[in-house]
Amino acid sequence: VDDDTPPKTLDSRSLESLAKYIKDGRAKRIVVMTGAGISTSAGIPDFRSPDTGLYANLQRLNLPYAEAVFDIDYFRKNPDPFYALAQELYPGSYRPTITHSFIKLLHDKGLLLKLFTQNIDCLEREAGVPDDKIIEAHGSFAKQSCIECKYPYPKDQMQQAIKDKSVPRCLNSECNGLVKPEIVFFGEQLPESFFRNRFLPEDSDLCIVMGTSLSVQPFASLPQACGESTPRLLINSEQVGSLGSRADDVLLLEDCDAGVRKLAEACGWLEELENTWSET
Ligand code: CNA
Repeated sequence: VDDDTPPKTLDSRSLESLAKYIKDGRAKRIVVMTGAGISTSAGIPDFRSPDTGLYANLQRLNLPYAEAVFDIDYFRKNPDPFYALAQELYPGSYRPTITHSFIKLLHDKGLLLKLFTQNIDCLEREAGVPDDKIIEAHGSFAKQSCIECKYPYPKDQMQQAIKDKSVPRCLNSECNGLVKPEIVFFGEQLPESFFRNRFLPEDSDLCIVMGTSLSVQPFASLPQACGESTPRLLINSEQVGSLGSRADDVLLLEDCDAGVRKLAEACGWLEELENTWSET
């Protein structure tokens, strides 16, 4: 649409109208979709930002192409680069951002239908969003298992392996397959919970997309599942996917933390948000 097409649901395509929609109690089933950009201010690099992203900084791992570090066929042949990187990405040393706390605040207010995240850093949980509200579409470091027979592997041994940058092997002695955290690699199936919930956005009355380039399918198609007249808000440094193509899309093309602060302020929630964050 061009910018003159009148919105169907909002008064106008602006943050103020969106905040009014929320304050009027019309957004009670909010679906949030996130990616690595909501964790960069916590100190975790994303994949695709030029200069600072992981893909721009992988020369030291001698990969044939950047994505190979998360490719299951490559991992089978050479798991070392992944284990070198896993040490940096492993949860435990990062604090959730105010953007994570904003999602927690939506939950506290009873407005969060579901959070779909591509992140594997577990910061949503650390911010206090309950497990049953989170779909970790690309898995997480929370569990680990053998890539061949799926035999589970103990967490403490995985932590040690990651610390030592050593590659753990299946504890089922007949197998001896490679073990990896249950994060979804290219070439692997997404968790069943993703497929079970992928049409949930149809039932939402507001969609908020933050910190993702929307370049990985099938996650990238989630915003399209929202109803045509459901407002969709994008908070991201750049325009992504089809966000902006519908009359009720609102774009905040800026830093996530700055964007959620503006939205919270427009809703009259800024102080509450800052308090929620400082308690994390
Ligand atoms: P991506 O492709 O790297 O895209 C990140 C997007 O966020 C880009 O559009 C950036 O412009 C934008 N961005 C970065 N920083 C900010 C910021 N501070 N404010 C606003 N926008 C910002 O990452 P995606 O998540 O889209 O790609 C999917 C991959 C990345 C998933 O499979 C993840 O598992 C994987 N990943 C996750 C993490 C993590 O868990 N924190 C880190 C790195 C990669």
